[in-house]
Amino acid sequence: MSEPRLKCIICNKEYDPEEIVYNCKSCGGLLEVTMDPPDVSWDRFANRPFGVWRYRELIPIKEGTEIVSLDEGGTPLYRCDRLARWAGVRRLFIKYEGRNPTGSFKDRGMTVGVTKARSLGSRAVACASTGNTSASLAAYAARAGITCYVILPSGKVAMGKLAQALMHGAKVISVKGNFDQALKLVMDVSRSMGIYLLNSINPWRLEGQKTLAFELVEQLGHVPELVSVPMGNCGNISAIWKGFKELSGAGMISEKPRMYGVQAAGAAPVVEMLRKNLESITPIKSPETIATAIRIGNPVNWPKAVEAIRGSGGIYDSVTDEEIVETQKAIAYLEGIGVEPASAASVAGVRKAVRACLIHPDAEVVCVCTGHLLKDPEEVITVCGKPVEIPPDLKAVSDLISPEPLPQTCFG
Ligand code: AN7
Repeated sequence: MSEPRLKCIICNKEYDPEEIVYNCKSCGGLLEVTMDPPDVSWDRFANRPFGVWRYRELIPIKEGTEIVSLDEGGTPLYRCDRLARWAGVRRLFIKYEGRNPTGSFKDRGMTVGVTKARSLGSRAVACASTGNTSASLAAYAARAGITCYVILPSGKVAMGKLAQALMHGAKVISVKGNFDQALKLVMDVSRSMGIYLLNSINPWRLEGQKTLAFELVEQLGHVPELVSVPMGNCGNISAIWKGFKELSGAGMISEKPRMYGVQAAGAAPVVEMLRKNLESITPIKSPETIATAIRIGNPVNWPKAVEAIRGSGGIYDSVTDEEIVETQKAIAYLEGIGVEPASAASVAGVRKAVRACLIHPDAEVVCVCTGHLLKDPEEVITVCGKPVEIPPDLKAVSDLISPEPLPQTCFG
């Protein structure tokens, strides 16, 4: 493996990969990890377990480093024919990230991020989170034996995610503010107190998340035409696109997919920017959506996401809460796949884009469903209602099961 470098995406200034730095010190730009295209081919991976570390040569962590892992990645790619008909496309696949150790794609990033934290000698890690990042970081920090601090927007984190952060022993701090304010706080406090920051501004995390692209190519046997990804802080779409670019750079694929970035209508600064063809986002002060995971008004990784969308000849759109919930239900009852609301945005976006003639009905698309249904049980009760309650007698239950009396023959 060639020596990885940390490089500013704006002014190209380079930093030592062992330095703890999150933004370019000259221009403030985002950093990314780069290395020369490694000399590998797909056969090299063939006999290894399916998951993030299968692609060891493509992950810029020094050989010999002790890896912090919970067997992340290697998630199923489900072909969804009924959902494809519902959305109006020929072929639709769901890359089901809910099958990760803590139930979201964040684990792909945390295995690399926490491995890096430990190799740098960090004793404590921190993040701000809409929920999944904190759940994942708490678990990986526990696995590594490192102290974990998480700052959450009060009252806006789904119960399953909060439960995970608490049980894995993170110090959980709830701020009376939104995610963007929590992120600003954690960035300031990490700098001043020397705690290693593991939000997706940390480029090492994206090095784990990019493996989703590698898995997709192996699972499909080819490069998909379009990959639809929900966007919050915009790390994941950037990471997946980086994965495809690196495969292409290493000569391992001959074409790249179009990337489709989908935001929730009440939290769509990137989509607004692209619609107006502007050069930067206007942050949304009070973002609002039922998909609390992507309730983010000032996404730090927006320049990388814009590059993913523009650079891939991709598309972008926002979807309403109503569309998100309708789609979440469709995924659940047409395919048996349980996803949280933010995840459903990727599929909702595909249906909308087919109707708007932005995706051809003959296309083959992959939707990244980022988190598990059980992350947000309260949302489920809100949108599905509570179950009917009855006294414990046969008449009450049979009245509900069949409004007509059952014919005697049913019982022989
Ligand atoms: C299920 O946990 O930002 O665009 O703090 O949990 O990479 O931010 C979560 C984001 C999509 C958006 N789907 O990904 C956090 C957090 C789910 C998520 C996203 C998130 P990014």
